[in-house]
Amino acid sequence: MRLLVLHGPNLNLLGSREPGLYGSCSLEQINASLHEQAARLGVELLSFQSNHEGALVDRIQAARGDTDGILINAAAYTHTSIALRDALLAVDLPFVELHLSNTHSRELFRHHSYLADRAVGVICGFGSTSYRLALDGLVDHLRLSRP
Ligand code: CA2
Repeated sequence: MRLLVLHGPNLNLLGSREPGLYGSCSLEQINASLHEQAARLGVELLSFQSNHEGALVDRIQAARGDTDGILINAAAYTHTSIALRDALLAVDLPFVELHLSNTHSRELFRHHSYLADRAVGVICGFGSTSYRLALDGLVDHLRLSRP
């Protein structure tokens, strides 16, 4: 099983600013721990971060055919991007939306997601643990849906 984790804009800054909101782990640490978890689960994991909407769309399109599912923290694009929604629907891959912070306890504009209604599930508010929960959830979902 091959999975892809996508990180949206500004998440490359994790660990360096706003630790009260987003935690003190860097993106490299989050990726490293996710890759260890993936190895324990016996799945292959690829990761990609971009600050650019089109680059994320390109990466989603490239996943078609060789990827079984996607974990996505689309960051601010969650709340703005019809293009990311369309790309995820076009490749027709199961995906889990996740966030470090609880977007529902923050500003109103963060309460809406262009992705959530088509996601297998949504996880938010657990800091870097959100990534771990999302990976467990997606792998379980895929194993149960394709025995
Ligand atoms: O809580 C999350 O994971 C978010 O996806 C983070 C986004 C925000 O726009 C979403 O509403 C919720 C913001 C990512 C910004 O990342 C930073 C990391 C370190 C320092 C500054 C920003």
